[in-house]
Amino acid sequence: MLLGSVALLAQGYTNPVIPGFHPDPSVCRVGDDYYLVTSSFEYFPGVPIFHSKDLIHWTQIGHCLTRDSQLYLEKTGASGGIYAPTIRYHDGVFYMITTNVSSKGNFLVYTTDPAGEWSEPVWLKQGGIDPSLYFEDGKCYMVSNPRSAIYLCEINPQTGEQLTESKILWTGIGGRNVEAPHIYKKDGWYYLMCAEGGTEYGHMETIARSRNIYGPYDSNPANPILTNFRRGAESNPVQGTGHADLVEATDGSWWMVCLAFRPLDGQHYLMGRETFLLPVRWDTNAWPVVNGNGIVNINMNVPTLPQQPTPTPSYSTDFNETTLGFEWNYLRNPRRDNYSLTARKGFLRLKATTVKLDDVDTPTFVGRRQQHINFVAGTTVRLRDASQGDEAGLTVLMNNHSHYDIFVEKGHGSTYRVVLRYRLGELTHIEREIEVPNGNIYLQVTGSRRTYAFAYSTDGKTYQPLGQINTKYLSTETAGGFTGIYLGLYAVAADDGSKAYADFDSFTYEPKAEPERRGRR
Ligand code: 6LW
Repeated sequence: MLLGSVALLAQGYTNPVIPGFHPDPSVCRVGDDYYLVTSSFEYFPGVPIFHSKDLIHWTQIGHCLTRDSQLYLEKTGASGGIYAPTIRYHDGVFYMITTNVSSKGNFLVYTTDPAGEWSEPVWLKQGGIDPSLYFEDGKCYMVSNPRSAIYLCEINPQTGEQLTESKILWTGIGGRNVEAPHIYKKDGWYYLMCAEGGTEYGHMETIARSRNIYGPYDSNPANPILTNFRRGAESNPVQGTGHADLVEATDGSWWMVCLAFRPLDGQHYLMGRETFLLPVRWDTNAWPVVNGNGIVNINMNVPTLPQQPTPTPSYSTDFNETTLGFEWNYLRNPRRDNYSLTARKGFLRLKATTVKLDDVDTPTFVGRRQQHINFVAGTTVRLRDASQGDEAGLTVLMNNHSHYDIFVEKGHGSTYRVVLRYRLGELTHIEREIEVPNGNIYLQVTGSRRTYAFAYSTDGKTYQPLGQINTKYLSTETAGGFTGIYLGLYAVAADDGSKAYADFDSFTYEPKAEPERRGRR
């Protein structure tokens, strides 16, 4: 009954529609099913894929890149690896095209089952980043941005062979970093939509059109069609809007997905770039108008497709399943032997290795995104067979050189301690160390706009605070890069001879309501 009445209302939704680090969204429709992909950088598996019936409620159904043979990330630096993907559907086949900036550049994979396995990579010659595909009359076109401009060529998507020379189409309206090109055809026009301005505060979306796919393309006099750089959006909690894709819904309405970020404490954002949704109408001159004024808001009081809410996901796990949910990721190509959900039933067992979270390598780490401004996350861990200096715990990680860690460490003899440590660029600092008994230790982090607060417990009931630190040192503005915060479980050995492993009994993550705020951001 409730679902029925919600569906009938079909008005309003909240942005972002996919919160947490989910940048560079691309969307396609098959019947009344929508599929969306986002970029994944040094994380494995790569390119998460989501499904929706209404463009508002998204459920992750898998990843496009699940095998080492598709996704080479060995020694990939922070924010290297997989850049922006595009998803398209043609003649019964899904295609996902992207760039591995740390490997051989542009490639595509394809499948008939987007929730299943995708093909081996088909490598492509045309360079640049943010490749996209457009199919027409038996031809497959690729666009990307080599040499700071948008280029087009024809390709064979099965072999990767480039069939025509790369031809320049457009350089945008003069913004820096013209990128994220997509081609659409509507009413006899080829539209070429791009992002410009870089993925920071000056980010925007621009569009040009031509009667011929090879151009010349004429710029929309109303460009940019999307940007929160506009006057009036100064104190909008959403900034950096751009890198968009368009889709026509079953009912003929048009929609845009784009990325944007939410600055939390001043000009600092933590959750990376997230996926937002906006309505699009076409004006009398056949140009698209995005959400009326090209500005993205959190509260979208607009008519929508009939809404089909999906069950609220459980963000917590007791590790009773034999596989981890799709929200969990490794750093670079994981050494699978170091992870087990079956060695001891109901526990995630992580084998400690000498690879640290700081190393551009493959630490024993598995994490999920922070998706809410306010949350409490926790885990129960027991370190076993440890030698002095071995450690296992919970990390709030932006990248290998910016993370806050709360962990259990083996000390001298039979002692153990719980430690709070910060790693910020060149600085590593131990904030607190407290001796604890050998046994289960409960580790907790509470996130808010301004601080991450850390606490531990030996009984799971009474928590002792260990310290809190400003969020801004982990933010994108400070730590750099294209990714967002992960909450991760990890184990590190002090030296090669260690036999240490850690059993994690559970991982909990609970979003919390935001406390009332006074004044502006
Ligand atoms: C992406 C580029 C961009 O490939 O950032 O915001 C790059 N846009 O289009 C990495 O996400």
